[in-house]
Order: sequence, then structure tokens, then C-alpha cells
Amino acid sequence: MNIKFIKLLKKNGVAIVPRVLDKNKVSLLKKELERSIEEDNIKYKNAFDKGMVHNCMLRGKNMFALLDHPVMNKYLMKGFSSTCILYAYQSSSLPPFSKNYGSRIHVDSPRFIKGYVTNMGVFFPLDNFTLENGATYYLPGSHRLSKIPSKSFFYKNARRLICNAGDMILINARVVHAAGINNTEKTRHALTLNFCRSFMRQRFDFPRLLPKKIICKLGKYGMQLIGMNVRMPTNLDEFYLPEKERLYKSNQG
Ligand SMILES: O=C(O)CCC(=O)C(=O)O
Repeated sequence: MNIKFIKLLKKNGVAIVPRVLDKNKVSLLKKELERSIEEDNIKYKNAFDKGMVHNCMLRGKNMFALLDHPVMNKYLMKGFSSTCILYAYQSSSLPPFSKNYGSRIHVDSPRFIKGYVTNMGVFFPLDNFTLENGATYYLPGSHRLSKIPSKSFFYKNARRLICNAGDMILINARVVHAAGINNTEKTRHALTLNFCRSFMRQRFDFPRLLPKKIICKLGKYGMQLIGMNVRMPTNLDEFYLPEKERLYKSNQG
């Protein structure tokens, strides 16, 4: 882990860690994502966020395995919180000559608490992010703002997340950003994960959503991120479980 990226993340709200996923991994992830998009286009064809796949860990074994990625987890634990959990695991694809739901100027966490980070984003570009295919616009340092600035201020001062497929983007969820417009003939894909503090609610109840036979394949990081250390007992028998089986483990922040 390079501490320089943690410093950049604190200062600008954004850092790009190069070469986290190799070419082969990127291509496997892209295949799984493309297949999921095709399936969702049939099943959820009128979704407001069409083209964004939710709960990607359930849509392919490589997308599942990403939850245990050591580099991502080391940066998360150091740059955010050692007890963080997954808030959402989705994707953002920009079809040819088009934009998507992420192209509005937005932040990925509605809460602003001065000097405190509630959520951290991790984007994995599965295609190079270029000016032509819609590299994300972002406003450096905007995680310190309580309100989203005007459209004209945003586009005048925004920079672009130009990077390569396989890099990893760390983005404070309060950073004001917007996907660009893809002006090429090829879809631009990315996986977009969002993490929150251990005591916050996840977008879905992941410990119940994921089948037990899948959860047991997760490693130590994946278990934590899914929320297995912070499950609520539903009765006293569960509350009094022995230490090892406890649903809400101690020292979770
Ligand atoms: O696709 C992108 O470039 C940005 C995605 C985004 O804005 C988001 O996931 O919040």
C-alpha cells in the first residue's frame, strides 16, 4: 500500500491507485457484467437506473471474489475505517453515444458531517476512462462542501478521472461528481462499490440476501464487508450465543 494515495484521498477526496487488477481479471469481470446487463435489460427493462447492475457479487464468481481483494481492503481499512461494511455493490456502464443515471451532478452519500467520512466509494474501471468515452467529472476537495454547487461552477472547475482499466479509484462519497458522456461506439464499463461505517444500514440486507452456501466461501474481509460481524440478534438465545458465534461481534467501531 502506498501512503501517498491515502494523503491524496484526504486532500482531494479522490485517488487513483494504478494497476490493481490485471488484464485477464478485467476481461473476466467485464464478461460477467455484460451478461448481467443483458439479463437485467429483459427482467428490469423499465428501471430508472437502467444499465446499472445491483448486487454484483451475486452475478458472477469474479465479481463475488472482488469483495476479498486484499489491495482494495487494505486501502479501505487505512483510508476509511477498519470495521467498514458494504453499502452497495453495483456497476456504471455508459452505452455508445449516451450517458446514464450517474451522469447527473451528485454525491454518493446524502449525509454531510463536517470532518467525518461516512461512506467511501471504490470504482473499478473495466475500460480505460478517457475524455471521449465519458471519464467521470469530479470536483477536487468537494467532500468538504455541505451543498452541491451550481452546474456552471461544477463544470468550470471539475477535473476528469482519466485512468486505465484495472486501476482502482478511491472516492470519498461526498465528492461531487458526474459520469461524462460516452461519445464513442463502444460501451464504457465500471464496477462501483460504496462502503459505510459498521453501524450504518446497508442498501440491502446482505447477510440475508446472500445464500449461506455462498457466504461461507468469503474470506475474512468479505465476511466483514457483507456485514457478518454486525448482524442483530432477533431474540435472547441469539443474544447469548457464545463469543465465537456472536452475531454482533465486539470492537466493530
Ligand atoms: O460511471 C461513472 O463515471 C460514475 C459513476 C457514478 O457516478 C456513481 O456510481 O456514483
